[in-house]
Amino acid sequence: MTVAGGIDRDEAFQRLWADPHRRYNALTDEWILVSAGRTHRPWQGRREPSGQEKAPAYDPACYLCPGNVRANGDHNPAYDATFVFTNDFSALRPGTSTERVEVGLLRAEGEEGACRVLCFSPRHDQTLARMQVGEVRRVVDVWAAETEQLGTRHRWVQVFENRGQAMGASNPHPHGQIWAGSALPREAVKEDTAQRRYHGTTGRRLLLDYVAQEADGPRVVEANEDWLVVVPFWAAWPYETLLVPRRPASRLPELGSPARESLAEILIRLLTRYDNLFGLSFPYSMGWHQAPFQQDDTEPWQLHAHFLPPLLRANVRKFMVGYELLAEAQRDLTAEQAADALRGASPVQPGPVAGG
Ligand code: H2U
Ligand code: ZN
Repeated sequence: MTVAGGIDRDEAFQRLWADPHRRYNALTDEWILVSAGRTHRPWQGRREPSGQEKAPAYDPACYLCPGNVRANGDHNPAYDATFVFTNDFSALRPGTSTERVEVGLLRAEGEEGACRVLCFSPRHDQTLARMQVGEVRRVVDVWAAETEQLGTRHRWVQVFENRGQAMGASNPHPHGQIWAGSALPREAVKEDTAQRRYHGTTGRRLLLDYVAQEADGPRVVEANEDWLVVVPFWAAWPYETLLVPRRPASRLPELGSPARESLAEILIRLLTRYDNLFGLSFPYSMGWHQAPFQQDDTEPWQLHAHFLPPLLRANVRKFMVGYELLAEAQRDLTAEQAADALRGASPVQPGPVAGG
């Protein structure tokens, strides 16, 4: 295996970096195009709102705040930490038939599942980045508990958060979602295949080898004893990051108490760096990938989280459009440049918590 940082000192790779080149995503078996130096091209297109409007600690019109009425008429309890409920507009529902039909090239199957919404905090004006370690730790515990519970009945448990209007979040109240379903979705299939293939030939976990190769390298953004955050070598979104436990763990419920605590710490630091990068509440989609359930061999799988923020500059988002939709993903700054910028942004909140 290549030594840590090896590729970055390799002369052939250094020549590649300055010009358009493609990088291989070992986790999904896909290639992406890197065209460094295009970030300064003139932009007269859409500008994203800064998302800096100050929210109140409690919003009587919010369907996620404690005590308020939801769209289905239910009253939220007066919760004081986290709160989980079944999505009133669930995209997947328990008891759906999983029957398959196939006629010629046309194939379909029923998809059974469950969708939950998780409020991270009773405070309408909070974000994970601004919450206390103990509060985020409770979110981690809920992610793990929901995974465990939904995994008894569903094959794939997708924990995620859409943060900010730019990512389609319907409400600023800090919340995430959990969708669990009977099938392996597209991204899961790609990662399952790649990790199994790698484990089959090496006997090791792909992402643990990746962590060993990247630790101390130029793509590291954050690290502690249990976790590593890198802008992956193959990142597609401008400031995409990958968070991986440094020791074997296939799913969230396997994490012990110290790893959950240090996860809460590193999450806050990472998300704060994002906020401080452009001085705004950074929009993103994040989510966990963990070993599928109802399959015996979890050994090839290493738990990890993807952070996929859309912004390229403060008010300009990266559009994954023509070439990206029709050919392959393309990025305008190198993963190393993105990691450098994130390392340059403070991991500490600038001032007292708003409304606190
Ligand atoms: P997003 O902000 O990521 O869309 O998540 C909010 C979810 O909350 C969304 O999936 C659900 C929506 O269906 N929701 C309810 O379940 N009840 C409500 O009263 C409004 C929103
Ligand atoms: Zn609210």
